[in-house]
Amino acid sequence: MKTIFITGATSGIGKSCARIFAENGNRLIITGRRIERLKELKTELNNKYNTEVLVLNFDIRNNKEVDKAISNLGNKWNNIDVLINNAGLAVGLNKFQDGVIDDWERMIDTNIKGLLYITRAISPLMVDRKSGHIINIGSVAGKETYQYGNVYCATKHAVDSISKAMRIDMVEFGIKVTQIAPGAVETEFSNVRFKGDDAKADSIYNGFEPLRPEDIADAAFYCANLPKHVNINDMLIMPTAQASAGLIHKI
Ligand code: NDP
Ligand code: 8X3
Repeated sequence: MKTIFITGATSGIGKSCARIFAENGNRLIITGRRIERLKELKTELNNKYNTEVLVLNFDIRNNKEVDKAISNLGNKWNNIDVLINNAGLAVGLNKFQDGVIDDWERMIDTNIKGLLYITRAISPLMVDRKSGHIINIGSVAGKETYQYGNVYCATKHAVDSISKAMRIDMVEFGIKVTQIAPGAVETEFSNVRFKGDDAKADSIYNGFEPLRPEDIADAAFYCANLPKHVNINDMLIMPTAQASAGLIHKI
């Protein structure tokens, strides 16, 4: 049984990761801002799989909250085997010159700084034990830059680079670092990007079959369960209908 720490488990990819790791006998630390959703997920996983679940409710952008949550884990929970850095978001889809500074700051603070805060707090625990696996959810937006994606793409390029840096700096301690970079996955991602304009969000996924959050969770589960000497560095996963960041074949 492993201890899996998942950021952003209230929705989408993070929630699906929680389900597949629970179904397969692991114990979970699930985090996010929407506490009611975390409690509901804990109850679901307790009832279905008898999973031991610790709920941590904090905003990943607040380093003090992150540090407090992780330093209070205690011996029962601080042997984290797998950290899934999943929490993240896109806000807005504008030409660069029309960009909204507050949107930019939310993306940078969450996707880059939040991921750094969490990993800075957890990685020393892994290094001490000379064991651990960090799985960063990047994006095709971290491999290519698409029209109007500007700052979101920049944050995911940062995740791409930070993943490499983590791997280099922790290789001597046997820490695995994997980036999973998905194309379009139907989650609440576009509802957040379009600030609650659900019709616009739904239209993104019309006319083709997008990835499901379960597809990405399956990949994370696969990566986390390979033999000790095998690591997947990087995995770019696309819907079959999506050839590149900007090209989706719609019918
Ligand atoms: P969702 O919007 O469904 O889920 C995002 C999760 O991130 C939620 O659980 C949310 O929790 C959490 N989160 C966001 N901001 C914060 C914060 N400040 N503090 C703590 N948690 C936060 O989207 P996805 O599941 O699609 O997104 C998950 C990851 O996958 C993101 O990093 C995204 O960039 C990436 N991704 C998504 C793709 C897609 O097409 N959907 C494709 C490629 C990558 P809460 O709001 O409760 O805090
Ligand atoms: C989310 C996928 O293509 O909207 O990272 O950037 S995309």
